[in-house]
Amino acid sequence: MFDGNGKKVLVFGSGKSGIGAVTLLEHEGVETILYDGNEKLSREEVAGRLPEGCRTEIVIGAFPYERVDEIGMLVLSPGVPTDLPVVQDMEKAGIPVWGEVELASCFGKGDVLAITGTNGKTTTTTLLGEIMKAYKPEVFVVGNIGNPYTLEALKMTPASVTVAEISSFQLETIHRFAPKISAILNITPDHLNRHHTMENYIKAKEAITENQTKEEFCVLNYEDEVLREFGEKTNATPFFFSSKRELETGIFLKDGEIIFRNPDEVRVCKTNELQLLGTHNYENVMAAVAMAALYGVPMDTIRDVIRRFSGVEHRIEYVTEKNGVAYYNDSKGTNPDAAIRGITAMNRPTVLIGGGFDKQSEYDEWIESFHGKVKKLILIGETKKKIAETARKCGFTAYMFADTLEEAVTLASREAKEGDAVLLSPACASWDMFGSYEERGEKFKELVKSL
Ligand code: UMA
Repeated sequence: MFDGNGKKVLVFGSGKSGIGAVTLLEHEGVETILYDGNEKLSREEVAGRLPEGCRTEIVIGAFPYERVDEIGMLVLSPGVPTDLPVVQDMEKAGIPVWGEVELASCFGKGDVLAITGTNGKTTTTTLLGEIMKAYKPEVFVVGNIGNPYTLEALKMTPASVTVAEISSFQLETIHRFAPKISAILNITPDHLNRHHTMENYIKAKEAITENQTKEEFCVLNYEDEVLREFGEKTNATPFFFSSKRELETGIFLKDGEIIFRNPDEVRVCKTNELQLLGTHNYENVMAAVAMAALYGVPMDTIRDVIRRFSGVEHRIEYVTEKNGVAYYNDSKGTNPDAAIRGITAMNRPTVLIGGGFDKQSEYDEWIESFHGKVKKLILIGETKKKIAETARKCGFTAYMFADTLEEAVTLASREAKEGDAVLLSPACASWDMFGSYEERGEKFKELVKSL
């Protein structure tokens, strides 16, 4: 349980997570120090993020080592590395180090369904949140998704269900956090600058089941070798999903249909009934369906929601159909890898809009993934010439340039014929023309709707 030893809690980091932690602790009458190492921040700026009347003491710049005696606990924001010398010094001084998830789950009530993995977390969390909302009146969707767990914890009751997206950073600072059902979607190299080795990164992800028991489930990807092996080791009961093979017990894709088998077989739906596209998305759907079904949600309720679910904004998001042409917004496709998923997900001849801010990426693999599916590439932004050069090198010459996104959308609507798709999936960041990928995606949708 939470025990500040009657001392102050130092909340490390004044971003979303830190503000959430201070808000929760203040509400519980705990004295806090809100610390941020970024010297460029001003107190006023940080104070402006806090709720009115908040009494926390704001410290910016050098860590207040001289006040260690006053500190009973450290609450780390996810972006603060646990191997930072000052964090290690605090640990050596016997001060417990918690993170957002540990703190929030200590005050929160009800059941927790938690999702981690390298890719697909946000989609799966959002979808599971929608399914649970169709089943239960009190559902909270929290965590890495951008809604700090700490800000919702005090609203929870024993009847609540919390669907939490949990990052590897957040899992490094859990101690007793115990979801009723967990899921690890996949593990591929990511955040190695923070975790240093793949082994550490895997260990962080696998910690999601650390406090689970055999009566509880962990949903795992059978096609991920690390996770298949982890099924043998986890404290929880593994429940696998597979996009490639039939499983004796589990959820899997067979002849374009999702089948849940535990041990009775239930036909969930055909993939062509879903608005989400692509094998990676079918995997996300299977994980969410498995978690919901294991929790006890009736399959009819689940089926209803997954058929209606059109995905997360800006990720292969279906916009509309105009003159028989389907428009998709994948503005979140901000690197070639992510954009390859966008193309792979298309099941029609596609006019693709790409290009943007130059992050010094290589575009060969992206162009090679066109595989005859992309009939025209319309290039915008800083990278347009570089991409055109790569395209020529790869033998793809069906490209054209546009100066603005508006011009690109107009050109795309002319190039696309009935039965085609138009996809904005730039493979580049947006910062040369827009403030964020969200802004670029919003603009695209607005332009498409006004065609
Ligand atoms: N800071 C320090 N010292 C450090 C590092 C950071 O003082 O050594 C301070 C910074 O100056 C800054 C603050 O900490 O003021 C930022 O904290 P943060 O990076 O933890 O960011 P938050 O705004 O608190 O958001 C965090 C998550 N961010 C990260 O994990 C990097 C958000 O995930 C999450 O939505 C939010 O808490 C609520 O839970 C974002 C993310 O990028 C979306 N996640 C990564 C991912 O998805 O790949 C893991």
